[in-house]
Amino acid sequence: MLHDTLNETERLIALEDRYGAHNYHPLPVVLDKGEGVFLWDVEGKKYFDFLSAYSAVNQGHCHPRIIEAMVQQARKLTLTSRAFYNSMLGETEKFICEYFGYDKVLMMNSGAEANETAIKLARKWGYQVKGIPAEKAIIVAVERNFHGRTTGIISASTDPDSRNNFGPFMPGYQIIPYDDLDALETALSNPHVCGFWVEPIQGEAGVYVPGSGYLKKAQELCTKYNVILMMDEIQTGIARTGKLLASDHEGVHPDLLILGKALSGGTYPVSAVLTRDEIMLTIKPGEHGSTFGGNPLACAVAVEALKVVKEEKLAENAARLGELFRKRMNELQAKRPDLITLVRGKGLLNAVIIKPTADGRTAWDVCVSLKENGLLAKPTHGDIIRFAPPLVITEEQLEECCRIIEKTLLEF
Ligand code: IF1
Repeated sequence: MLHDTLNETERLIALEDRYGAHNYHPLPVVLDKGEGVFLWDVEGKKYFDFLSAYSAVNQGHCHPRIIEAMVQQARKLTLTSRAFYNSMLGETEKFICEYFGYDKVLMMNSGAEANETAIKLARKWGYQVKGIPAEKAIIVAVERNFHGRTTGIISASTDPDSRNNFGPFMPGYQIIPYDDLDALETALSNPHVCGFWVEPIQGEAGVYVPGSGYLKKAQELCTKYNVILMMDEIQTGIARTGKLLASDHEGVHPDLLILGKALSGGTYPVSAVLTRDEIMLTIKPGEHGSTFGGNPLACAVAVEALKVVKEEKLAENAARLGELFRKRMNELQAKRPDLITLVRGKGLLNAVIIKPTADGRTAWDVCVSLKENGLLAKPTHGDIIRFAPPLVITEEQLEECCRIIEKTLLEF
């Protein structure tokens, strides 16, 4: 039988299927080029990116200033290891600490590594400063958390897909409901607790925004019980929710701040933990590190990526256009209550909850239709579509994207 010649999309998908791990189920599109809010696939078709690599590309794809900073540094010095000092790290650490208002920063690479670093800092502080008995430190985490994929992190997960058959798990966690201050106070009253580890908005869980005042009260309870508030802003930070940090909506300055993703504008893996001296200095030379952590190339992109956020007023843009987006989506929900349960989010981190249709079509099928109509988004947990464009999106581009989403859902 004559084999049809595969087009480029099919050919490249087949290669990933044959030679790559099957740890993802991507939408059937093969992307080749990105610029600002746009992506092009290998067939040359243009799309609006409404996922932003899970909020790693807040500054837009291939932002010229960040790419230029990367190229310049890449031609000069990329990596020395921390066995020696280098000309980029001190300046970058100062810049990042002053930018977010902390004494010190520890730079890592992936978000998971930053969260693992946060766990180690909280425990070390718990033993050496709070006086928790050896091996007894507890970190309180919340249901439906997502902090990464390492075994230390999934030991706190409540998601079967993240945990099944990856045990045995790391001890030392207590899981409580999210957005429940009574449960939190009860948990923190245990003198063995060293940290409360939480996302200000739960991204992966489906953009769960806690009740107003939750973060503020959580910080107060952590202070009352001498517990470190470990805020994971890897997805919600760097202007995504309409403020520099989601914590800023409640005027909360977390004891320990965890960043990643858009810290580099999506050009390079850069993550960081920021905290005060009393906590950071519990880790002594030789007790923690990473080959690539804080390398000169990471420093160059992180500084430029953060400058772009402020100079292009991305938080303000996210706040204003997020209001517009939710208004349009709520109007759409009113027209199609049979299909859309609700809309929720903050800034340009939003989610639409889709009801499966009578003939069994789901959020996945909506995303396939959106792709056909030129907009890329991805469902999570079956019925939730997260909408998170790069924060450089203009009002007219957002209006056009709302039209695409409305057309797709009204025809669905
Ligand atoms: C995947 C999810 C999002 C994160 C928060 C830490 C990390 C993440 C709040 C770890 C990473 C990514 C990971 C990626 C898909 C994406 C994701 F669906 F997995 F959960 F965004 F919601 N804290 N989230 O959101 O950072 O180690 O990945 O750099 O694993 O499929 P990382």
